[in-house]
Amino acid sequence: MARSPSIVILTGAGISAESGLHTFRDKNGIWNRVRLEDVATPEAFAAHPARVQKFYNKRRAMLPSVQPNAAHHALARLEKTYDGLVTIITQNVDDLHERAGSDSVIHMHGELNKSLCAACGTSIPHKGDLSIDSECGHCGAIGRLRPDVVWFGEMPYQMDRIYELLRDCDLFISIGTSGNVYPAAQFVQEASHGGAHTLEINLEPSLGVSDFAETRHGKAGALLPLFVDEVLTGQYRF
Ligand code: BV8
Repeated sequence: MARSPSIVILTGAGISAESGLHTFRDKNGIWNRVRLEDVATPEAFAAHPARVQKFYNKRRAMLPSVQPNAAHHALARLEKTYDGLVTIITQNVDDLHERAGSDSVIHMHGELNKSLCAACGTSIPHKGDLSIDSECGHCGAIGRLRPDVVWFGEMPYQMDRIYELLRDCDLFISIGTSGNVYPAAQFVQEASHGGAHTLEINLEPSLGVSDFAETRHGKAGALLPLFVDEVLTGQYRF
């Protein structure tokens, strides 16, 4: 029996926009208010740890007050109901995919709700603020904890598994990302080379729009529930 096509989905900040979390490069985006060089690089953390901790503490503190939106729920429904493999690779560091019920999620840029100890290398769940004198719950080191997020110039997580998924998938969908950040911006080409059909679902054309075989532009919260219905009823053909 022919297996159902496997689906790999890349998400970016745009999928969390309708939940009230800021994107990075839209008009009121995060990088329009703070320089990424000042808060999202290892050098920034080494030079100004308190400033970097404050930037992430503020974003972490917002998570309990926002909810997954219809786009997150649609992807969770797809994973639960579709009879083929569905894997989400997210650039986001929020927990909205998991709170919507998605299980197969790869956080290639890390997670706000985890801390990483520079002394023992352990990543452990962390709610609340991190400060320059936080203690590691694993090794007890003081002042060595950082947010477990991947900064510019650092290696994203699970890249080997990601490239394997991209090579083997039949359908690659990119949702809510501007295509500015690498290596995520090249995933569509990796998937295409592996023979996948590629679809961009985004508010507006991304920088990589010409790499996609199919595009649907509009709000993810409106487009995704309809798209998932098309897939689950067998209407969606590629
Ligand atoms: C790497 C975590 C090697 C932290 C982030 C010089 C030195 C070193 C590296 C580089 C260099 N020059 C270039 C690089 C590579 C660099 C890079 O890409 N820089 C950019 C600025 C050019 N990349 C790296 O350093 C990466 N590591 O290269 O290691 C390597 C190479 C290959 C293979 C292995 C290893 C590490 C990058 C990770 C950085 N960390 N996040 C944090 O969150 O604070 S990235 C940052 O941008 C964000 O976190 C976000 O995840 C990411 C991508 O942004 P988007 O998600 O796309 O968000 P954006 O606002 O841009 O776009 C939102 C989109 O949504 C828009 O298009 C909008 O229209 C749309 N939208 C809005 N509302 C909606 C919507 N769509 C649908 N519905 C809506 N309602």
